Amino acid sequence: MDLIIKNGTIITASESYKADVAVKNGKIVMISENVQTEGERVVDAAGKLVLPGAIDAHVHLELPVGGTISADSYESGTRAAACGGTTMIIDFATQEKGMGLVETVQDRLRHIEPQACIDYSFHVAISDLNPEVLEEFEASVRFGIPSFKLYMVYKDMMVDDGEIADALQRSKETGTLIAVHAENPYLIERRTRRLLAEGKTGAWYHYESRPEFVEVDAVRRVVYLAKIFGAPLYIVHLSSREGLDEVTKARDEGLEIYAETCPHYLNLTNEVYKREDGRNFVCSPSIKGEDSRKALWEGLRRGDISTVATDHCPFKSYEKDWGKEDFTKIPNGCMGIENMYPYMLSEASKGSITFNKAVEVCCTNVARIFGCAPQKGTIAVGSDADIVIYDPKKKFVVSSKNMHSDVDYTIWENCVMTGYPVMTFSRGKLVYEEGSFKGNPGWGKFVKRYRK
Ligand code: DUC
Ligand code: ZN
Ligand code: ZN
Repeated sequence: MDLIIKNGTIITASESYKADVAVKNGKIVMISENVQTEGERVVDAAGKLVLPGAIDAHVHLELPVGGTISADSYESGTRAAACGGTTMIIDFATQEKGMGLVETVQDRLRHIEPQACIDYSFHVAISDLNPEVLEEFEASVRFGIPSFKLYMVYKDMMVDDGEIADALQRSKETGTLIAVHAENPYLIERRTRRLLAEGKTGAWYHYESRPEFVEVDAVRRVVYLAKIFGAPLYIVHLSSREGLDEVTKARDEGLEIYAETCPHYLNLTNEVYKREDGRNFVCSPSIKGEDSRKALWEGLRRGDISTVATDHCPFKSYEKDWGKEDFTKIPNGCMGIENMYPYMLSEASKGSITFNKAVEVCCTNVARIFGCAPQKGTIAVGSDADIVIYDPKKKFVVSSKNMHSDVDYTIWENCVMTGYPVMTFSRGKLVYEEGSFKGNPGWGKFVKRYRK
């Protein structure tokens, strides 16, 4: 065997049990109470948890936006991910107008291939939903990309309700999944114009420009369209109680609607925008009030929120400073790629959710919904050996100094984690150990995904 992990407690979405894990050629080949064979590397995981690596299904690495580019490259982003126990990312390949879907992914593959420290895939973010693109859904499926993102906001990217309807209908025909950024752009635009005219330019007004109802209206509309066309739907970065209520109602009716939320919506409230460094928290959707924060936790526990992902899209301090005098000039996006799994597991250590639930929403559901289960997202014989050894007793205080991304600050500064990953394996290869990155760029592979 290449690797044997002994004496640990294995956690899956449905079970917790003591067993040894044996790994050969990147795959889990044996799980048993006492693995007796020899191993090239033997890890004693007594007192530790043995978890699947997380899959972060929402990241924006090297994303060109607003005259700049998000601060983590494919190398630094995947390095940071590995150090936080994430072993696969699904990034966004943004379609330029006139470009095909597969061509868009192929272009991003050329960028990521030499850099990736962990495995990866893409959703295509569609900006030009013409008939050829709708036709191309099938070719994209054959290429291993069965999920597409539509933005209801952002001038150069946004689609209208007619286009959303077409995409949902086509996704139903092709077994693909439409993911939607749900906010109402017209409400945002008018509110923003009025706020600026009144001289209200601080970071707090970012929240005021896109409060709860801006999301709720869009969620309601897109859920209704999904219902009309009988298509599955994935709502990215859900941030509000009322938005969640819409999802819950639809799920109660039996619709295949999935909601994702992000760690910053679970951990923070809109009070952060009143801070001196409020601009660092500017992302869209905005971070909402305490009532929404609590509701999102309830939604996770109930199962109406299916996944947690980061929307990792950081910008450096000097870029965030562009909006010191005008919140509309702050590049939108926060970091979290190294913090998501430790945070969710820390909340499990503290009893907010079970460890099984943390694995379900960070790993197993993600793999199932996006079509890479059971290769990814669980600890099982035949699955990739993407494994995290987790010490539930280790205390860890987050600081930009102990993070591994290329950003000069973190919105997670001083956050105390109860428990922390001590080792991450990507297909059996050690990529992180006790504070240090051990992997290398170019190791990560493209994971083809299939939803049917
Ligand atoms: N929201 C952000 O804050 N950043 C990137 C894209 C998005 O939708
Ligand atoms: Zn978004
Ligand atoms: Zn995003």
